[in-house]
Amino acid sequence: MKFANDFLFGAATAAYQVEGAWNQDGKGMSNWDEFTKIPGKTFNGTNGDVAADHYNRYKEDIALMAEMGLESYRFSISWPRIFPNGDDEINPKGIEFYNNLIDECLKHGIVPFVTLYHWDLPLTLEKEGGWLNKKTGEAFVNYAKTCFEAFGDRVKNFITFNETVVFCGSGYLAGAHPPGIQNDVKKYFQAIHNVFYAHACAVLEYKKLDLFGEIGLSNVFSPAFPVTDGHEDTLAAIHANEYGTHWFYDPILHGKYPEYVIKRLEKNGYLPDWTTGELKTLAKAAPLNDFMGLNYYQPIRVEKISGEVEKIEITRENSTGSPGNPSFDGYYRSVKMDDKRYTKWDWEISPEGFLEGLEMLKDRYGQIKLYITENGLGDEDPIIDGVICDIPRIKFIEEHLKSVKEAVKRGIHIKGYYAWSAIDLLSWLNGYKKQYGFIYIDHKNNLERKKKMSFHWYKNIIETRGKEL
Ligand code: BGP
Repeated sequence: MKFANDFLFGAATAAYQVEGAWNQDGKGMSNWDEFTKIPGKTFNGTNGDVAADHYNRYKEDIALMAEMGLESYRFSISWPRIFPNGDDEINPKGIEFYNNLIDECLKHGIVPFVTLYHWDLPLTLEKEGGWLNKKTGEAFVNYAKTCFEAFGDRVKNFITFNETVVFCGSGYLAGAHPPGIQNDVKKYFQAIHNVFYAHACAVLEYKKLDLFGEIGLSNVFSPAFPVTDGHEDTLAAIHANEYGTHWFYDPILHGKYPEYVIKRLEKNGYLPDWTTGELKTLAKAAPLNDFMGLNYYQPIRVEKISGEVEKIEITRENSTGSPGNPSFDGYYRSVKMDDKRYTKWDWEISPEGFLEGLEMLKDRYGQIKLYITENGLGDEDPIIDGVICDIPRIKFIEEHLKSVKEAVKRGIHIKGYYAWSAIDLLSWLNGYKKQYGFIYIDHKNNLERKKKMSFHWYKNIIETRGKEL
């Protein structure tokens, strides 16, 4: 079987991780520009000041993507490049850059797939309370509308937010992302709701403009599975899916939050402050959502915790996605299993979990249109005789694309696959050490670009529409 001609083979990046040019051409400071300069907050003090310098070298990068045969490029817009202070004056140079980037994609026949918020919040807004302040949501809608009006004639796919669970979880529970707050469950749920309300408002604004494009949101997709088929662990998986998946997908696709979680939040005093009007807006926007983006890296294996929860000190290291931590409410813990495969960063490699998870989504949400907006392997790629031998990445993507193929065969409505990442870039918590790209960036040699083995492999997959998988 081949993938259909309208299935998009793509790859993704995000502004802060790839652009650099942090203070060039009138860009304002973002929360990340500040956070990464605080000693001890990032891996070896790395930051995105220069990153891959994509801002200045986008033409070269897009040409390489075109050579790879990429059909679509998912990138994010840096909000503080468009609105340096978050909300008032527009920076024309910011608009110009994204116009150029979009036009360059189109020149090469690459479909631009645009994320509006991939975590770099204008610093002024962060200082005024960030996602806890409802004004940030209003500013977001204004920024989103500005982007729809400026780019919506050529961009036909907009993602409002990337991975709400990650930036809110890391920002308000683990303290590993800005604003660096730890263990504040109430704030965590409040921030999530404010984001989802902003998403719903942005969807309604987009639809008013009649731009004949599509809008959605990208969520992490980490289906939870019990470590044993015992009753307790099964309950743990149900609980983990309610909090980790349904809480994030239901408000977008069903227009309301799941009762299971609401009841518990009410009991513990964690229910967000929301108004009836906001909840109605979620319900109104849900049917207008055109697609859901899934970022899949790994499933989560869970076991129920009985008795006292062990207290673990939250550090940057133990919040980088490896198993072994209890859930914030002490109900379950994630487990590293002997019979599973793991990456160097202890992320489970499970194309089977991907497929099973997709079936779970279909059962709950029906035939929604899906894009796999991220999937890939973080690794340290060996260079042998000048060749960047990222064979484990090829294997990883091949296995996951096979799952996508099988899912499509079973009638799951997946319309595209975006590998993370198009080129090597900054890993939020692992600096430049953890590589994901098809294109290597030589940090010792003026950021020179080199094609990895996976570059050639992906090119062939695209050309043959996955027939050989
Ligand atoms: C996702 C983010 C990406 C990217 C990826 C890999 O959660 O959307 O921006 O960073 O994870 O993560 P990491 O770099 O931590 O390995």
